[in-house]
Amino acid sequence: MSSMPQINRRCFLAGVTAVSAAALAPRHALAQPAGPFTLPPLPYPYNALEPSIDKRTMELHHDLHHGAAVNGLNAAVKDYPEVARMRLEAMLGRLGELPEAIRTAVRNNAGSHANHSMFWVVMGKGGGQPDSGLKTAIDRDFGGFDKFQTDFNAAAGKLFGSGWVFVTADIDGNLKLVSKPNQDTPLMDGQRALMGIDVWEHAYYLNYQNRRADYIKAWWNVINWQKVSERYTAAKDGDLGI
Ligand code: MN3
Repeated sequence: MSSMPQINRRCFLAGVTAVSAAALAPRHALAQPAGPFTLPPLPYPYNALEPSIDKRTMELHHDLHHGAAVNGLNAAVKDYPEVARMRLEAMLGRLGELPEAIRTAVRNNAGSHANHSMFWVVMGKGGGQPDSGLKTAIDRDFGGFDKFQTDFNAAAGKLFGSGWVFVTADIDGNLKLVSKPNQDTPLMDGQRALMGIDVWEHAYYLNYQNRRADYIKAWWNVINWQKVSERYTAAKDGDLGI
């Protein structure tokens, strides 16, 4: 996406609500612009993650599941312009201040939109390795990469029902494992998700059926560490939106 629409939107917002637009204006491309919300295109072909994640699962997951969340979010905020104007991470971080009539719909749909937008970009072909800054943080906060993987896989394996397991990164660069049910997100706690895995059955059932552990194991093959490292830098700079 070109940066022009965002700049135009920012100028427009600045004219309407100078203070809040300035306070919430994204400084980084990873920040999420305010609504109306759109389904971000998958940053690679649907079959790019095969054999770890099959093409049909990606088509359904991105176009239908994530697409439905975007539509649901826009429908929920349609009659609430003050909410529709908020950036996604602000909306989720201030759920308790939103009108009660739309709070649950925003929680589920904005949460899903944020989680899936993150999910697509931390995956990709090629894998690679975390850069030295992120590698050092993983060693420090998890006791090494192997222990990190073991703990992450255990959390993702034992999450009951539907949900996500995230690695959060704070502004000091500290990493943590965080599990959330449904479409909840660390953004609701004012935290930032560096990376995370979707363990809803729709994320793996076509190919893996009930073998969630096999899906989790395969997922490590398609992590885009360059992108995760970029997100880590952004998190430390306070520039990571969703
Ligand atoms: Mn999903």
